Amino acid sequence: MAASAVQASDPAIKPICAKVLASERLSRADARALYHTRDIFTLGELANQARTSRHGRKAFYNINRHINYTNFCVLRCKFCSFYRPYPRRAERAADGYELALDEIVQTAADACKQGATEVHIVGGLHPKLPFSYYTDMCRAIKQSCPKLHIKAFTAIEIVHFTRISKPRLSIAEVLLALCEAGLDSLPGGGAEIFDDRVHDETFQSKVGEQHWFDVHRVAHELGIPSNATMLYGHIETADERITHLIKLREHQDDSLAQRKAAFQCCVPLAFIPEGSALAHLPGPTGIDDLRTLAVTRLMLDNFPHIKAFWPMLSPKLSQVALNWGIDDFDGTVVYYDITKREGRGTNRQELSVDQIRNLIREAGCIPVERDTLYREVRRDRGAEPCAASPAC
Ligand code: V47
Repeated sequence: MAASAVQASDPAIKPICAKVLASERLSRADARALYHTRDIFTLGELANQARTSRHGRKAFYNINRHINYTNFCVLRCKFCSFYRPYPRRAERAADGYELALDEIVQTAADACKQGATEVHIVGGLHPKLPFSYYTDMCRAIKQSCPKLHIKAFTAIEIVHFTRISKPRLSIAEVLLALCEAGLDSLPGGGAEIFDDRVHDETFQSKVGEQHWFDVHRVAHELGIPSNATMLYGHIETADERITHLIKLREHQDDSLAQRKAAFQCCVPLAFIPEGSALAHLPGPTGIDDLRTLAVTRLMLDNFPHIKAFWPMLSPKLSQVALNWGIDDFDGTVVYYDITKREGRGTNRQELSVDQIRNLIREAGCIPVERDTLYREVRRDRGAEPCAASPAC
């Protein structure tokens, strides 16, 4: 779709409008100008043009189910309200939990029966569960629901598995073992902000950007698609966000040029302070959310999709964001434990397909059900995906 001229009122972003129109790559200085401009409508329109030139008015969603298998975690990330320390001997676990494998398989099977094409599985770094728990989990889900796509385990969990496997496995060996058991792709979590200062102040005990990129590099070499995230709105500066985006863009250039798979989407995650050690911070405002989503779309010119994760952004802002560079709404979700704002403190966070489609239509977009690999899923509404669909 042809882009049309945009009239900027801020002279600092006029040259950027011309670059976007000509599909030229934006620089760090351009990103700074976009981050600081007061002409937010022009920023939104530029991001909207970039999303429209790739996807027209289509907005993607999927029928999925998030499963968080444990909140026990050896890490103490300050932004996280999800983790619970593993109880010492004779201590009670309070509100810590770990799901048994048959509970997880049952949840996946229920999701499948209700039309889900994907399970998105992540959890804390559990100090006791063996590596076989994770391979058995994938194998049992695939056995019960062979067509369900398993998108599971952040790069941080993958590094944890290299350490708990006996004998110790490399990243490639862990990924191959998980794929052999049924893993299909990796989600983008755990990236946070690629910056040493932010790392040291907010998630020091977690492995840093080197490990995160190693996992995604190896995954892409092996042909495993993955996603990327950026957790924004806590202690990081605009410049640190821009550096994060540029690092993702460079990695994606390399993956597209020389690896078998690449990032499918970037998911900017809006920080939710409630219950975390950073609860005194306000979190991002609506304008900051929209600005960040728009800059993400404009800077990540080599990422096909930019996703609004509605449990963190809210369904309302995610809807508005469909005209600010976003083309993907994530999915029905159903249960989500890591943040609980939309569930008003509970993990029940669900949008029905009709709700998602209505939100998308009202934003002037065309709702398109996709599978995890962004292939369109065609089905008689309310029925199983049809045989013509690659998701079947
Ligand atoms: O890794 C933790 C972040 C991530 C908070 O790949 C928080 O399609 C906001 O990665 N406020 C998990 N964010 C979620 C995630 C994700 C979600 C949806 C889709 C995809 C995808 C990935 O959430 C964690 C961490 O970066 N997080 N605590 C918080 N208080």
